[in-house]
Amino acid sequence: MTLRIYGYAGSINVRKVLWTCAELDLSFEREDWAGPFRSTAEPEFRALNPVGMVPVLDDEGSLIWESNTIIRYLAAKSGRCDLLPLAPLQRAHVEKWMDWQGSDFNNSWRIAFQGLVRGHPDYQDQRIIERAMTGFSAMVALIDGQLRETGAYICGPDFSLADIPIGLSVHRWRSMPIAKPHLTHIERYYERLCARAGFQQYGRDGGP
Ligand SMILES: N[C@@H](CCC(=O)N[C@@H](CS)C(=O)NCC(=O)O)C(=O)O
Repeated sequence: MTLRIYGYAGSINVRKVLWTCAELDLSFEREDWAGPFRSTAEPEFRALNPVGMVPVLDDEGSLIWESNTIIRYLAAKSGRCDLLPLAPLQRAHVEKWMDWQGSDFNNSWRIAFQGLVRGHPDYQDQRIIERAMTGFSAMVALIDGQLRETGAYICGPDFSLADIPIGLSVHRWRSMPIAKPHLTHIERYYERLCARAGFQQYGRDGGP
């Protein structure tokens, strides 16, 4: 049975799942929810995810929410230990970047993104936006340092599942309409990601 994904394609968290499906060669159907589409406050959606967030995955009637949990599930189910290692230590190295992205890194841009990109009226204080961008850029600089060490991807020479959330966040940072430092290793990383079909299709601000 085809996987069903609930959530609009412009959402960075939905795009994690779409890009992962492309990496794993999984077909899916998708329904638009949240953002400019149907509200996740609707009882129909709350029955899928009580916390009211997209994405939600329906795999043959089993419902899974939380984007990083969904992509871990899909990689594990597909037996892709090249993306999500079985060995506990190697796996922890992949998961630590995913967890950090989902918690600290993801939250660092929220105010700046809402203010500068979404034009949200509650986030128009320029000093607060600039402070948020400084925090966001500091975290991207930290990733630049990690990429200098690994020479290629966030966990080492090979692409891993962690590059999906981290890569999407790097794309978000690059596309923020505000002055940013030039970070050499980030730029090389971005070029590597752009060579991947899944990133071309879903990584850069949505897709079908
Ligand atoms: N921790 C959640 C965060 C999901 C999240 O923030 N989703 C946003 C879209 S990116 C959402 O559903 N917002 C509710 C809305 O737009 O109504 C995850 O990683 O799945």
